[in-house]
Amino acid sequence: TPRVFSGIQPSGGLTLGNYLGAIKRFADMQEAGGHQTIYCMVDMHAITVWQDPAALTRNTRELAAGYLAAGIDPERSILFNQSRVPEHAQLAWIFNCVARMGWMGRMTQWKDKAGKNAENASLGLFAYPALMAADILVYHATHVPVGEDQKQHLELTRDIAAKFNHDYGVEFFPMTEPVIEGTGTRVMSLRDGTRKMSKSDPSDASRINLTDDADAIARKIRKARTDPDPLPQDYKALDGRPEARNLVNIFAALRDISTDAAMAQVGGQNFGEFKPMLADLAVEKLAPVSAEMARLMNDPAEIDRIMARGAERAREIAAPILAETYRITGMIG
Ligand code: AQP
Repeated sequence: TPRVFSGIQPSGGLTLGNYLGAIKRFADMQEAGGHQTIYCMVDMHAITVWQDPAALTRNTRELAAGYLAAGIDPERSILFNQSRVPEHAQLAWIFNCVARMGWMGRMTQWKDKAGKNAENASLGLFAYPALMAADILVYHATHVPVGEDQKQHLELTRDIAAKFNHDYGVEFFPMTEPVIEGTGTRVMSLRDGTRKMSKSDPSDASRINLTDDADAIARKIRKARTDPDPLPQDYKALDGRPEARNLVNIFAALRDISTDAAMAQVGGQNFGEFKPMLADLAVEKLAPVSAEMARLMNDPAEIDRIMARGAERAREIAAPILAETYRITGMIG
């Protein structure tokens, strides 16, 4: 059966981008059925940049609560914390030896995050995509729902799988398909429509956090950067208006409708009408999720129990695939 895998870093609070581009779609894929769904808190990816230990623990539990609150069912899906399934790190080492320095150096996320100070970036940040390939391939996952920003890393995952298969003369690792569908896969900053909404953006006004209350959500949307023109009738006419297009995309993703259907509803409106309506919609959709997250966070022991059980189930799949990888590479004992 097709197998779906994806992960999110517990590197801060969840944003509307993570919700629309990832978690909500993960829950939709679970509901669609027809495949096994495996979702993960990728704490080993998070520590590629400094994480305060207490904050990492809290963020990991909060992310687990976010998954659960958005509808991930730990019985129907496997939900766990990456570091507790050591097969990820073990396979990542082999992939470190398959991937090439040049491939890694071309990754835009590496270039963005290491910036001009690459000498001082961690080795883990450079190797990040090899660990990501291991996360996916240690389950022989066939489909990976992600946001647009992860497309390049998914291509690298295929390159690593292909090179491993070629070097060892096997057809072992599958060619994974990225699933980048819908209007929520590229949620942009509320302050700058050309930058993605990110949990690590220094400006809190640039993003909606899943933990924001109704007032904060409404204020951020009201203050979101826009241009003076009303919304056009036609989605294509939003070309060159990144901020306006972003708000329309958010509207469509929250409503679960196409961008054309969204334009039929909001085309011609000015922002004085559109923004308060969008704010109400965002509050209506996010408030139940954040309330449920808060409720779950009252019982951290229960969250830990769910994660531990998920790790056990994940290992049942990962261990034999790692064992076969060791056999193929000639590692004995
Ligand atoms: N703005 C976004 N729009 C759509 N999807 C997004 N994702 C992240 N931001 C957006 C998707 O969320 C998943 C998990 O991302 P992540 O937290 O593991 O890493 P990230 O992409 O690096 O997220 P951030 O928020 O930008 O965190 P920092 O600032 O710590 O790097 C992925 O599927 C991603 O595509």
